[in-house]
Amino acid sequence: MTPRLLHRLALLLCLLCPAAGALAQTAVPITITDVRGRAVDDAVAALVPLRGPLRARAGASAQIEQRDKQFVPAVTVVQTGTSVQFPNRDTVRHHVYSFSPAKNFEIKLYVGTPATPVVFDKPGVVVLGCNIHDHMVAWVNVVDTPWFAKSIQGKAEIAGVPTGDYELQVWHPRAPTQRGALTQRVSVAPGLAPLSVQLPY
Ligand SMILES: [Cu+2]
Repeated sequence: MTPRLLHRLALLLCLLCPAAGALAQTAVPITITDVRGRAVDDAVAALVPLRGPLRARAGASAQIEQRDKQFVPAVTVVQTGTSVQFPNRDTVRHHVYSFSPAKNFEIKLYVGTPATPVVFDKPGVVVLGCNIHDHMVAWVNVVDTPWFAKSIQGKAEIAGVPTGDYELQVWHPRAPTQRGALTQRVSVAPGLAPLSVQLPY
């Protein structure tokens, strides 16, 4: 290999690996337990950048099914601006609604998938119900960030978080409003130690 070629190769590698500091991304593992120290499922952890809210890009979507007269999944986290479909996989009709301030809506008695998705355009916790089946309940946590995760057996890992300062919000449906979220300031950088959060309930 000629020196000239080596030089070109080195230049190309430099282009592929820009200044590590600015573009570094960190996986943030979080352990979430309840008041008794037990691992919890379905807690939502979100890192909201302190420099300002981030809306979802146009076209971001999610879905919450109705299956066996249940919402699946029961807990969903989406970035503000995400469109959510509510496909009804049952043969009975459902009537999905929410009275929550972050998204007040209803999809009247229907089967199949409604033509128009629901856009969750404000941050906050949205509680879903069905007008026909009182036991059906689900939660949508709408957050101003693309960096979030839901816990499984007390473990949530938020991947690909850029270096910077964030508010960590941890929420669980046992405290069903956004006010129930625990918050703390976190500076994310490579080498960040795993985080632990104990819910007060
Ligand atoms: Cu129903």
